Amino acid sequence: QSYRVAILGATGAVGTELLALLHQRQFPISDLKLLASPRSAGTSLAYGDREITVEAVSEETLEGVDLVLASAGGSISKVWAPKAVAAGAIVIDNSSAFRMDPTVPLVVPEINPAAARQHQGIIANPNCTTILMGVALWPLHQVRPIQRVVVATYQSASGAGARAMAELKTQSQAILNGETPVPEILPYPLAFNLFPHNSPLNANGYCEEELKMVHETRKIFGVPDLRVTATCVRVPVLRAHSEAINVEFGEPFPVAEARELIAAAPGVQLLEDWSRNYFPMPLEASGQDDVLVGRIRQDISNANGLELWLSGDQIRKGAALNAVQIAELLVAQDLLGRSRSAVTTA
Ligand code: A2P
Ligand code: 11C
Repeated sequence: QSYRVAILGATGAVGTELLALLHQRQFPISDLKLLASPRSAGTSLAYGDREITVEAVSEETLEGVDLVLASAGGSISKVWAPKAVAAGAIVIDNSSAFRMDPTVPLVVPEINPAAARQHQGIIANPNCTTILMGVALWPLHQVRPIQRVVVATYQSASGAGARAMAELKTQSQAILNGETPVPEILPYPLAFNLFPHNSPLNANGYCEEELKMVHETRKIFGVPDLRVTATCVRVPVLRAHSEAINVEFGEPFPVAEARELIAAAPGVQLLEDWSRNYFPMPLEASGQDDVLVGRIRQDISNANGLELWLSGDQIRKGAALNAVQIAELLVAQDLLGRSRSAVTTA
């Protein structure tokens, strides 16, 4: 069986990766629509050997579509995801618009694949930093439940979209040429600089990105009172986020056992060469499916604590790959296609 698929936001950083992954992973597609804003209508993108024309999203473009992979931002998803569902599609939404809606499953296939069955048309793809942290911590949490997580992130320009990536490149070049360019996409200069994450601040002093790591991790892990605190920072890296994670358990967690668990877990790869001080880096994580984890060590301030470090491709596992894996999960369970309404009511 093959499916009629649409990518909403096909021209964006995540959208173009979705397109590449659907082709690479040979997702069973009978018809593929590439949807974006009217600005991109009429341009084309390659899908394997074929060139597909981008269309402006409209109700007509969603007719007969089985699966929409949405990555055009929260406000676009809020408008178009319900319309796509009404037209009979399942939407895997990469935005934050529906993630904390109790009727919407928030899925990382390595962690909570069964949740995907409970959808009512929309399945949410978690925030990128949350996915990367989740796949690294889940194998440890299975053995000794996590009590508390303290995380600091080092987030690349890609998390702010294709235009932010382009801005980092041109800004870097301009600064090397002795110019002082005015940032247009990100709020402050990112080249040769860094700044606390540029999402809206809440009254408690946390920005939304930090609160997403708290609330989404709780929902995905199924632990509503899990103690998580985060500091999110944008760094001048093109693609792939990194994270320094301090994790506390109810008892000591032997480092050797943690290494074995991470090395054996799906979606993560242990990368440590202590003799060379060689650990995960965003340049090496870029383009890779697995999240790279290393520098696992005993927290010297807490007998029950571990420190670890990771880098993961924000556009791949942090977004497009996770969404495609959710779609593959639906196909494997025969939950995609016109018969879906019969089998998915929660
Ligand atoms: P477009 O290229 O036509 O602006 P990124 O996250 O990399 O910035 O990408 C955002 C994606 O969302 C792009 O594909 C962009 O299309 C799409 N998009 C932005 N605004 C709209 C809109 N009003 N309707 C549909 N798609 C949109
Ligand atoms: C960033 N993680 O790096 C963000 C972007 O909730 O999906 C994606 C925000 C989200 O800026």
